[in-house]
Amino acid sequence: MSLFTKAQAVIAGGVNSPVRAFAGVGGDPVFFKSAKGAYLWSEDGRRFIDYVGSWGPMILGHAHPAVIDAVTETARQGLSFGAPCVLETELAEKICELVPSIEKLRMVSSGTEATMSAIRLARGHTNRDKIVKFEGCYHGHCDSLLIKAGSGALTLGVPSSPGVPASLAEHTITLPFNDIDAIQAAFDELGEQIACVIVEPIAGNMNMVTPVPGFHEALRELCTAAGSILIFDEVMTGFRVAKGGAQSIFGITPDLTTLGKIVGGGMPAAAFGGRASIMDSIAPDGPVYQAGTLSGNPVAMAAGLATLQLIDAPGFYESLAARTQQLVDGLADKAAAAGIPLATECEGGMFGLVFTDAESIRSFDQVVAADVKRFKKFFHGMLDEGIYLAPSAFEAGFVSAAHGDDEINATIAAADRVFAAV
Ligand code: KE4
Repeated sequence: MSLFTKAQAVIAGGVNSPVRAFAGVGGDPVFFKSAKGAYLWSEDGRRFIDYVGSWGPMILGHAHPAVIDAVTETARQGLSFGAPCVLETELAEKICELVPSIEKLRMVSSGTEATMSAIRLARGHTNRDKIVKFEGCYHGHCDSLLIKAGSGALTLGVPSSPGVPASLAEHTITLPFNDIDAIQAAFDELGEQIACVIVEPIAGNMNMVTPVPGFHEALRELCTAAGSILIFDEVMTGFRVAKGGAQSIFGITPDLTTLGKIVGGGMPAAAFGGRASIMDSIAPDGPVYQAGTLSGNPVAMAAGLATLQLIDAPGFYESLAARTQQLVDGLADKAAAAGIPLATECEGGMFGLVFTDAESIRSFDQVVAADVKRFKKFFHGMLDEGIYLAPSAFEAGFVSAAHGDDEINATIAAADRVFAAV
Protein backbone atom coordinates (compact mmCIF):
# COMPACT_ATOMS: atom_id res chain seq x y z
CA MET A 1 0.00 0.00 0.00
CA SER A 2 1.41 3.44 -0.96
CA LEU A 3 2.13 6.11 1.64
CA PHE A 4 -0.54 8.25 0.03
CA THR A 5 -3.18 5.49 0.18
CA LYS A 6 -2.38 4.97 3.86
CA ALA A 7 -2.65 8.70 4.49
CA GLN A 8 -5.93 8.92 2.61
CA ALA A 9 -7.44 6.33 4.97
CA VAL A 10 -7.11 8.65 7.97
CA ILE A 11 -6.45 12.19 6.66
CA ALA A 12 -9.01 14.08 4.57
CA GLY A 13 -7.68 13.87 1.00
CA GLY A 14 -4.50 12.32 2.38
CA VAL A 15 -3.06 15.76 3.03
CA ASN A 16 -3.27 18.49 5.63
CA SER A 17 -3.55 21.17 2.98
CA PRO A 18 -5.25 20.62 -0.40
CA VAL A 19 -2.60 21.98 -2.76
CA ARG A 20 -0.17 19.27 -1.53
CA ALA A 21 -2.34 16.51 -3.01
CA PHE A 22 -1.05 17.03 -6.56
CA ALA A 23 -4.66 17.52 -7.78
CA GLY A 24 -3.36 20.40 -9.86
CA VAL A 25 -0.71 18.30 -11.64
CA GLY A 26 -1.89 14.70 -11.41
CA GLY A 27 -0.23 11.70 -9.81
CA ASP A 28 0.51 11.01 -6.16
CA PRO A 29 2.36 13.52 -3.99
CA VAL A 30 5.96 12.89 -2.98
CA PHE A 31 6.40 12.16 0.72
CA PHE A 32 9.48 13.87 2.15
CA LYS A 33 11.59 12.69 5.02
CA SER A 34 14.24 15.39 5.47
CA ALA A 35 15.54 18.66 4.12
CA LYS A 36 18.77 20.65 4.25
CA GLY A 37 19.69 23.88 2.48
CA ALA A 38 18.19 23.90 -1.02
CA TYR A 39 17.40 20.18 -0.93
CA LEU A 40 14.61 17.80 0.02
CA TRP A 41 14.94 14.02 0.41
CA SER A 42 11.93 11.80 -0.21
CA GLU A 43 10.97 8.73 1.77
CA ASP A 44 12.19 6.59 -1.14
CA GLY A 45 15.60 8.23 -1.09
CA ARG A 46 15.41 10.65 -3.99
CA ARG A 47 16.98 14.12 -3.71
CA PHE A 48 15.25 17.23 -5.06
CA ILE A 49 16.24 20.85 -5.48
CA ASP A 50 13.36 22.60 -3.70
CA TYR A 51 11.60 25.69 -5.08
CA VAL A 52 8.58 25.46 -2.77
CA GLY A 53 10.42 26.05 0.51
CA SER A 54 7.36 24.98 2.51
CA TRP A 55 5.40 27.61 0.47
CA GLY A 56 7.75 30.41 1.43
CA PRO A 57 9.09 30.15 5.00
CA MET A 58 12.43 28.55 4.17
CA ILE A 59 14.16 31.66 2.81
CA LEU A 60 17.44 30.72 4.53
CA GLY A 61 17.25 27.20 3.16
CA HIS A 62 16.05 24.20 5.12
CA ALA A 63 17.36 23.39 8.60
CA HIS A 64 19.62 26.42 8.90
CA PRO A 65 21.96 25.66 11.85
CA ALA A 66 21.24 28.96 13.61
CA VAL A 67 17.48 28.40 13.42
CA ILE A 68 17.72 24.77 14.50
CA ASP A 69 19.94 25.76 17.44
CA ALA A 70 17.52 28.51 18.48
CA VAL A 71 14.57 26.13 18.33
CA THR A 72 16.27 23.28 20.20
CA GLU A 73 17.71 25.52 22.94
CA THR A 74 14.35 27.23 23.44
CA ALA A 75 12.41 23.98 23.37
CA ARG A 76 14.59 22.64 26.19
CA GLN A 77 13.29 25.52 28.35
CA GLY A 78 9.69 24.50 27.69
CA LEU A 79 7.44 24.46 24.64
CA SER A 80 4.65 26.85 25.54
CA PHE A 81 3.63 28.81 28.61
CA GLY A 82 0.38 30.48 27.59
CA ALA A 83 1.81 33.52 29.29
CA PRO A 84 4.02 36.40 28.15
CA CYS A 85 7.66 35.67 27.39
CA VAL A 86 10.48 38.01 26.37
CA LEU A 87 10.93 36.29 23.00
CA GLU A 88 7.51 37.62 21.91
CA THR A 89 8.61 41.18 22.59
CA GLU A 90 11.95 40.64 20.86
CA LEU A 91 10.35 39.27 17.68
CA ALA A 92 7.71 42.03 17.70
CA GLU A 93 10.45 44.67 18.04
CA LYS A 94 12.37 43.12 15.12
CA ILE A 95 9.26 43.08 12.92
CA CYS A 96 8.49 46.73 13.75
CA GLU A 97 12.11 47.62 12.95
CA LEU A 98 11.98 45.92 9.54
CA VAL A 99 8.44 47.02 8.63
CA PRO A 100 8.08 50.61 9.93
CA SER A 101 4.36 50.84 9.05
CA ILE A 102 3.80 48.33 11.85
CA GLU A 103 3.74 50.31 15.09
CA LYS A 104 2.05 47.51 17.06
CA LEU A 105 1.17 43.92 16.24
CA ARG A 106 -0.40 40.71 17.49
CA MET A 107 1.19 37.30 16.92
CA VAL A 108 -1.00 34.43 15.72
CA SER A 109 -0.30 30.90 14.43
CA SER A 110 -1.15 31.06 10.73
CA GLY A 111 -1.60 33.47 7.87
CA THR A 112 -5.30 32.69 7.87
CA GLU A 113 -5.57 33.75 11.50
CA ALA A 114 -3.68 36.93 10.66
CA THR A 115 -5.96 37.96 7.80
CA MET A 116 -9.14 36.82 9.57
CA SER A 117 -8.19 38.90 12.60
CA ALA A 118 -7.19 41.90 10.49
CA ILE A 119 -10.56 41.83 8.70
CA ARG A 120 -12.44 41.64 12.02
CA LEU A 121 -10.31 44.49 13.37
CA ALA A 122 -11.02 46.62 10.29
CA ARG A 123 -14.76 45.97 10.58
CA GLY A 124 -14.78 46.61 14.31
CA HIS A 125 -12.63 49.73 14.11
CA THR A 126 -14.68 51.32 11.29
CA ASN A 127 -18.06 49.87 12.29
CA ARG A 128 -18.54 48.87 8.63
CA ASP A 129 -19.25 45.45 7.09
CA LYS A 130 -18.09 45.51 3.47
CA ILE A 131 -14.63 44.32 2.48
CA VAL A 132 -12.87 44.42 -0.89
CA LYS A 133 -10.57 41.70 -2.20
CA PHE A 134 -9.28 40.81 -5.64
CA GLU A 135 -9.99 37.84 -7.86
CA GLY A 136 -7.15 35.32 -7.81
CA CYS A 137 -5.75 36.64 -4.55
CA TYR A 138 -5.74 34.18 -1.66
CA HIS A 139 -5.66 35.32 1.93
CA GLY A 140 -6.21 32.01 3.75
CA HIS A 141 -9.44 30.14 4.25
CA CYS A 142 -11.57 32.28 6.56
CA ASP A 143 -15.16 32.58 5.36
CA SER A 144 -15.13 36.21 4.30
CA LEU A 145 -12.03 35.76 2.18
CA LEU A 146 -12.66 32.40 0.51
CA ILE A 147 -14.52 34.09 -2.29
CA LYS A 148 -13.02 33.52 -5.75
CA ALA A 149 -9.82 32.68 -3.91
CA GLY A 150 -6.60 31.83 -5.69
CA SER A 151 -4.11 29.16 -4.58
CA GLY A 152 -5.70 25.82 -3.61
CA ALA A 153 -9.27 26.87 -4.28
CA LEU A 154 -8.38 28.00 -7.80
CA THR A 155 -6.33 24.87 -8.42
CA LEU A 156 -9.31 22.77 -7.37
CA GLY A 157 -11.43 24.70 -9.85
CA VAL A 158 -13.74 25.90 -7.05
CA PRO A 159 -13.45 29.64 -7.25
CA SER A 160 -15.58 30.08 -4.11
CA SER A 161 -16.11 27.40 -1.43
CA PRO A 162 -19.38 25.79 -0.31
CA GLY A 163 -20.01 26.39 3.37
CA VAL A 164 -19.67 30.15 3.18
CA PRO A 165 -23.09 31.62 4.03
CA ALA A 166 -24.48 33.88 1.31
CA SER A 167 -25.33 36.36 4.05
CA LEU A 168 -21.62 36.67 4.76
CA ALA A 169 -20.35 36.42 1.20
CA GLU A 170 -22.50 39.40 0.20
CA HIS A 171 -20.25 41.64 2.26
CA THR A 172 -17.19 40.67 0.22
CA ILE A 173 -16.70 42.65 -2.98
CA THR A 174 -14.36 40.86 -5.36
CA LEU A 175 -12.75 42.99 -8.07
CA PRO A 176 -10.29 42.26 -10.88
CA PHE A 177 -6.68 42.63 -9.69
CA ASN A 178 -4.95 45.65 -11.25
CA ASP A 179 -8.24 47.19 -12.42
CA ILE A 180 -8.09 50.79 -11.19
CA ASP A 181 -11.40 51.75 -12.78
CA ALA A 182 -13.16 48.90 -10.97
CA ILE A 183 -11.83 49.93 -7.56
CA GLN A 184 -12.75 53.55 -8.26
CA ALA A 185 -16.31 52.51 -9.19
CA ALA A 186 -16.63 50.35 -6.06
CA PHE A 187 -15.65 53.27 -3.86
CA ASP A 188 -17.89 55.67 -5.77
CA GLU A 189 -20.81 53.35 -5.08
CA LEU A 190 -20.05 51.96 -1.63
CA GLY A 191 -17.09 53.89 -0.22
CA GLU A 192 -18.61 54.76 3.14
CA GLN A 193 -19.64 51.11 3.66
CA ILE A 194 -16.18 49.68 2.97
CA ALA A 195 -14.33 48.63 6.13
CA CYS A 196 -11.18 47.61 4.30
CA VAL A 197 -9.43 46.60 1.14
CA ILE A 198 -7.18 43.56 1.45
CA VAL A 199 -4.67 42.90 -1.29
CA GLU A 200 -1.60 40.82 -1.96
CA PRO A 201 0.72 43.70 -2.98
CA ILE A 202 2.39 41.28 -5.39
CA ALA A 203 -0.05 38.46 -6.06
CA GLY A 204 1.47 35.01 -5.54
CA ASN A 205 -1.61 32.79 -5.47
CA MET A 206 -2.52 33.04 -9.12
CA ASN A 207 1.06 32.34 -10.07
CA MET A 208 2.98 35.65 -9.76
CA VAL A 209 1.23 38.82 -10.88
CA THR A 210 2.80 42.24 -10.25
CA PRO A 211 0.77 45.44 -9.83
CA VAL A 212 0.45 47.93 -12.69
CA PRO A 213 1.73 51.45 -12.06
CA GLY A 214 -0.83 53.43 -10.06
CA PHE A 215 -2.77 50.43 -8.72
CA HIS A 216 -1.53 50.63 -5.13
CA GLU A 217 -1.53 54.42 -5.18
CA ALA A 218 -5.22 54.30 -6.16
CA LEU A 219 -5.98 51.87 -3.33
CA ARG A 220 -4.14 54.09 -0.85
CA GLU A 221 -5.87 57.30 -1.96
CA LEU A 222 -9.36 55.80 -2.14
CA CYS A 223 -9.06 54.13 1.28
CA THR A 224 -7.78 57.35 2.85
CA ALA A 225 -10.59 59.41 1.32
CA ALA A 226 -13.31 56.95 2.38
CA GLY A 227 -11.92 56.22 5.85
CA SER A 228 -11.41 52.57 4.85
CA ILE A 229 -8.45 50.52 6.10
CA LEU A 230 -5.86 49.38 3.55
CA ILE A 231 -4.53 45.94 4.44
CA PHE A 232 -1.43 44.64 2.66
CA ASP A 233 -1.48 40.89 2.97
CA GLU A 234 2.27 40.25 3.02
CA VAL A 235 2.04 36.71 4.37
CA MET A 236 3.92 35.64 1.23
CA THR A 237 5.74 38.82 0.16
CA GLY A 238 6.81 39.86 3.67
CA PHE A 239 10.61 39.50 3.96
CA ARG A 240 10.40 37.53 0.67
CA VAL A 241 10.52 40.20 -2.04
CA ALA A 242 12.50 42.69 0.05
CA LYS A 243 13.58 43.11 3.68
CA GLY A 244 10.72 45.56 4.24
CA GLY A 245 8.26 43.55 2.14
CA ALA A 246 6.45 44.69 -0.99
CA GLN A 247 5.36 47.92 0.74
CA SER A 248 9.00 49.00 0.86
CA ILE A 249 9.34 48.45 -2.90
CA PHE A 250 6.22 50.44 -3.80
CA GLY A 251 6.60 53.12 -1.14
CA ILE A 252 3.04 52.58 0.03
CA THR A 253 2.12 52.73 3.73
CA PRO A 254 -0.78 50.37 4.43
CA ASP A 255 -2.84 50.82 7.58
CA LEU A 256 -2.46 47.15 8.50
CA THR A 257 -0.10 44.43 7.30
CA THR A 258 -0.45 40.69 7.69
CA LEU A 259 2.64 38.50 7.88
CA GLY A 260 3.25 34.76 8.01
CA LYS A 261 5.56 32.11 6.52
CA ILE A 262 9.07 33.63 6.89
CA VAL A 263 8.14 35.40 10.13
CA GLY A 264 7.93 31.97 11.79
CA GLY A 265 11.05 30.58 10.11
CA GLY A 266 9.21 27.32 9.42
CA MET A 267 7.37 27.14 12.73
CA PRO A 268 3.66 28.06 13.08
CA ALA A 269 3.75 31.83 13.56
CA ALA A 270 2.15 34.78 11.80
CA ALA A 271 1.17 38.32 12.73
CA PHE A 272 -1.07 41.25 11.94
CA GLY A 273 -0.15 44.81 12.82
CA GLY A 274 -0.04 48.41 11.77
CA ARG A 275 -1.09 51.83 13.05
CA ALA A 276 -1.20 51.82 16.86
CA SER A 277 -4.46 53.79 16.76
CA ILE A 278 -6.08 50.84 14.97
CA MET A 279 -4.31 48.06 16.89
CA ASP A 280 -5.48 49.62 20.17
CA SER A 281 -8.98 48.43 19.21
CA ILE A 282 -7.87 44.83 19.75
CA ALA A 283 -8.67 43.13 23.09
CA PRO A 284 -7.75 43.49 25.85
CA ASP A 285 -7.16 47.24 25.23
CA GLY A 286 -10.08 47.50 22.83
CA PRO A 287 -13.40 45.78 22.08
CA VAL A 288 -12.41 43.69 19.03
CA TYR A 289 -11.82 40.19 20.32
CA GLN A 290 -8.94 38.04 19.10
CA ALA A 291 -7.05 35.26 20.92
CA GLY A 292 -4.95 32.11 20.53
CA THR A 293 -3.63 29.39 22.81
CA LEU A 294 -0.27 29.03 21.08
CA SER A 295 0.04 32.58 19.80
CA GLY A 296 3.58 33.82 20.46
CA ASN A 297 4.82 30.49 21.79
CA PRO A 298 8.51 30.68 22.58
CA VAL A 299 9.72 28.00 20.14
CA ALA A 300 8.03 29.65 17.14
CA MET A 301 9.26 33.05 18.31
CA ALA A 302 12.82 31.73 18.52
CA ALA A 303 12.64 30.34 14.96
CA GLY A 304 11.20 33.59 13.63
CA LEU A 305 13.69 35.79 15.46
CA ALA A 306 16.69 33.75 14.31
CA THR A 307 15.41 33.94 10.74
CA LEU A 308 14.78 37.70 10.74
CA GLN A 309 18.19 38.33 12.29
CA LEU A 310 19.86 36.43 9.44
CA ILE A 311 17.92 38.05 6.59
CA ASP A 312 18.93 41.44 8.04
CA ALA A 313 22.53 40.78 6.99
CA PRO A 314 24.14 43.23 4.50
CA GLY A 315 23.66 42.12 0.89
CA PHE A 316 21.22 39.30 1.71
CA TYR A 317 18.49 40.49 -0.67
CA GLU A 318 20.84 41.67 -3.40
CA SER A 319 22.32 38.19 -3.56
CA LEU A 320 18.93 36.45 -3.32
CA ALA A 321 17.41 38.63 -6.08
CA ALA A 322 20.41 38.05 -8.36
CA ARG A 323 20.09 34.28 -7.88
CA THR A 324 16.38 34.36 -8.68
CA GLN A 325 16.95 36.51 -11.74
CA GLN A 326 19.66 34.10 -12.91
CA LEU A 327 17.14 31.25 -12.61
CA VAL A 328 14.26 32.86 -14.51
CA ASP A 329 16.55 34.26 -17.20
CA GLY A 330 18.01 30.80 -17.73
CA LEU A 331 14.58 29.17 -17.91
CA ALA A 332 13.31 31.86 -20.30
CA ASP A 333 16.34 31.35 -22.59
CA LYS A 334 15.88 27.57 -22.69
CA ALA A 335 12.13 27.89 -23.34
CA ALA A 336 12.74 30.36 -26.16
CA ALA A 337 15.35 28.03 -27.69
CA ALA A 338 12.77 25.25 -27.61
CA GLY A 339 10.11 27.50 -29.11
CA ILE A 340 7.97 27.33 -25.98
CA PRO A 341 6.06 30.48 -24.97
CA LEU A 342 6.94 31.17 -21.34
CA ALA A 343 6.37 34.39 -19.38
CA THR A 344 8.51 34.86 -16.28
CA GLU A 345 8.32 37.26 -13.32
CA CYS A 346 10.58 37.67 -10.32
CA GLU A 347 11.11 39.96 -7.33
CA GLY A 348 13.56 39.23 -4.54
CA GLY A 349 13.35 35.52 -3.81
CA MET A 350 9.98 34.97 -5.51
CA PHE A 351 9.30 33.99 -9.13
CA GLY A 352 6.51 33.05 -11.50
CA LEU A 353 6.48 30.90 -14.64
CA VAL A 354 3.42 31.01 -16.92
CA PHE A 355 3.16 29.09 -20.20
CA THR A 356 1.73 31.83 -22.38
CA ASP A 357 2.89 34.02 -25.24
CA ALA A 358 1.76 37.13 -23.33
CA GLU A 359 4.72 39.47 -22.75
CA SER A 360 3.76 40.09 -19.11
CA ILE A 361 1.18 38.71 -16.71
CA ARG A 362 -1.00 41.43 -15.19
CA SER A 363 -4.37 39.76 -14.66
CA PHE A 364 -6.13 36.71 -13.28
CA ASP A 365 -7.72 36.08 -16.69
CA GLN A 366 -4.30 35.86 -18.35
CA VAL A 367 -3.19 33.21 -15.84
CA VAL A 368 -6.38 31.19 -16.21
CA ALA A 369 -6.01 31.31 -20.00
CA ALA A 370 -2.42 30.00 -19.88
CA ASP A 371 -1.40 26.48 -20.97
CA VAL A 372 -2.00 24.51 -17.76
CA LYS A 373 -1.66 21.20 -19.62
CA ARG A 374 1.88 22.12 -20.65
CA PHE A 375 2.63 23.23 -17.09
CA LYS A 376 1.60 19.79 -15.79
CA LYS A 377 3.99 18.09 -18.24
CA PHE A 378 6.73 20.53 -17.27
CA PHE A 379 6.10 19.92 -13.57
CA HIS A 380 6.41 16.14 -13.89
CA GLY A 381 9.36 16.37 -16.25
CA MET A 382 11.20 18.52 -13.73
CA LEU A 383 10.14 16.24 -10.88
CA ASP A 384 11.68 13.30 -12.75
CA GLU A 385 14.83 15.42 -13.10
CA GLY A 386 14.94 15.97 -9.31
CA ILE A 387 13.54 19.49 -9.33
CA TYR A 388 10.59 20.15 -7.00
CA LEU A 389 8.32 22.97 -8.18
CA ALA A 390 4.98 23.98 -6.69
CA PRO A 391 2.45 21.31 -7.76
CA SER A 392 0.09 23.88 -9.25
CA ALA A 393 0.06 26.31 -12.18
CA PHE A 394 -1.41 28.87 -9.80
CA GLU A 395 1.43 29.17 -7.33
CA ALA A 396 4.65 31.18 -7.18
CA GLY A 397 8.11 29.69 -6.71
CA PHE A 398 10.72 30.52 -4.09
CA VAL A 399 14.51 30.66 -4.09
CA SER A 400 16.45 30.48 -0.83
CA ALA A 401 19.82 31.82 0.24
CA ALA A 402 21.01 28.22 0.07
CA HIS A 403 20.42 27.99 -3.70
CA GLY A 404 23.85 28.49 -5.24
CA ASP A 405 25.22 28.44 -8.81
CA ASP A 406 25.25 24.64 -8.79
CA GLU A 407 21.54 24.39 -7.97
CA ILE A 408 20.49 27.14 -10.38
CA ASN A 409 22.58 25.77 -13.25
CA ALA A 410 21.38 22.21 -12.61
CA THR A 411 17.78 23.47 -12.70
CA ILE A 412 18.31 25.32 -15.97
CA ALA A 413 20.00 22.28 -17.53
CA ALA A 414 17.12 20.07 -16.39
CA ALA A 415 14.59 22.51 -17.89
CA ASP A 416 16.51 22.40 -21.18
CA ARG A 417 15.95 18.64 -21.35
CA VAL A 418 12.33 18.89 -20.23
CA PHE A 419 11.38 21.70 -22.62
CA ALA A 420 12.42 19.42 -25.46
CA ALA A 421 9.67 17.02 -24.43
CA VAL A 422 6.72 19.20 -23.37
P1 KE4 B 1 -1.75 30.06 6.02
O1 KE4 B 1 -3.06 30.04 6.80
O2 KE4 B 1 -1.69 28.95 4.99
O3 KE4 B 1 -0.52 30.08 6.94
O4 KE4 B 1 -1.66 31.44 5.23
C1 KE4 B 1 -2.71 31.80 4.39
C2 KE4 B 1 -2.21 32.81 3.37
C3 KE4 B 1 -2.54 34.14 3.53
N1 KE4 B 1 -2.11 35.08 2.66
C4 KE4 B 1 -1.33 34.74 1.60
C5 KE4 B 1 -0.87 35.82 0.66
C6 KE4 B 1 -0.96 33.40 1.39
O5 KE4 B 1 -0.17 33.07 0.33
C7 KE4 B 1 -1.40 32.41 2.29
C8 KE4 B 1 -1.05 30.94 2.11
N2 KE4 B 1 -0.36 30.59 0.93
C9 KE4 B 1 -0.53 29.23 0.44
C10 KE4 B 1 0.35 29.01 -0.78
N3 KE4 B 1 0.17 29.92 -1.79
C11 KE4 B 1 -0.22 28.21 1.50
C12 KE4 B 1 -0.06 26.80 0.99
C13 KE4 B 1 -1.22 25.95 1.37
O6 KE4 B 1 -2.38 26.43 1.31
O7 KE4 B 1 -0.96 24.78 1.73
